Amino acid sequence: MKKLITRRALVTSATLGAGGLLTGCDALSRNPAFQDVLGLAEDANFVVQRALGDRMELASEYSRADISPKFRANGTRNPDTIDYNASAAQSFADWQLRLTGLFAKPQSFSMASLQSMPQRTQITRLDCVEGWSAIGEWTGVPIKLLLDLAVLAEKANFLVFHCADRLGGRPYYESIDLLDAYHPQTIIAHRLNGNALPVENGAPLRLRVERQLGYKHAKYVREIEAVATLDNIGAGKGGYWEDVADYEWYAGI
Ligand SMILES: Nc1nc2c(c(=O)[nH]1)N[C@H]1C(S)=C(S)[C@@H](COP(=O)(O)O)O[C@H]1N2
Ligand SMILES: [Mo]
Repeated sequence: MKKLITRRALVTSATLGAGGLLTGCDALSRNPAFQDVLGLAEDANFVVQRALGDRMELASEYSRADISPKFRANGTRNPDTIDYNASAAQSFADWQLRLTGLFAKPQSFSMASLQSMPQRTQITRLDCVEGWSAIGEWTGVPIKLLLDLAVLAEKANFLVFHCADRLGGRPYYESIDLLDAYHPQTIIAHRLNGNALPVENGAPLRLRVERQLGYKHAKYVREIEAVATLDNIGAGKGGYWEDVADYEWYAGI
């Protein structure tokens, strides 16, 4: 978890994601009255930690009784490319999840290897900006395990999720910072409500990043790229909807 408290990671996430949070904290931590109150004259790091604390809180989890009878689909419902269809025809047995970019040991994971790793199951709600939500039970591998296996490099600040589908001619992609990457509920899911993920909900692998809105939950994930900056990905705003419609990069809920 050392990653979480590096200053660079905090600065990056605060600048890009949390709306100048760190700036606010720095100002506050230099305020003499505030220092007296907390008695931590020089420990600005503690203040930053407290302020970022709520980003590490867990999203609400629900009971089986709350599960939506039908989990609605949105955006791409089937990538429908030659490669995707060929893989779907064999129930995605040949699907590989590639970890690329800033890793000491970049590598690919087969579906079988992902399924043999420790899993997390969580019943959570997806909120779409279009004004609907749905509750489902997701099972998958915590992203943290994959980052540890591939040994995330010090220089990495973000993970980019590259998807198999295109919308309006552009590839769908999304990105998160390392706070969300290491969050215990951030998983690469392969099951929904106890069954293999349906095609319309992102088969065979989709991101669940529970503290954020629906469009961040990339479906049809085939590559996770670790990068220092998002500038050179897509149009540089960190995601498909961020690029085409100026959606917020940090879509916290
Ligand atoms: N690859 C990909 N991921 C995607 C989308 C998409 O079109 N393509 N749509 C997003 C949006 S806007 C939402 S609300 C959710 C919907 O997930 P669902 O189809 O499982 O309901 O997926 C998100 N992830
Ligand atoms: Mo959405």
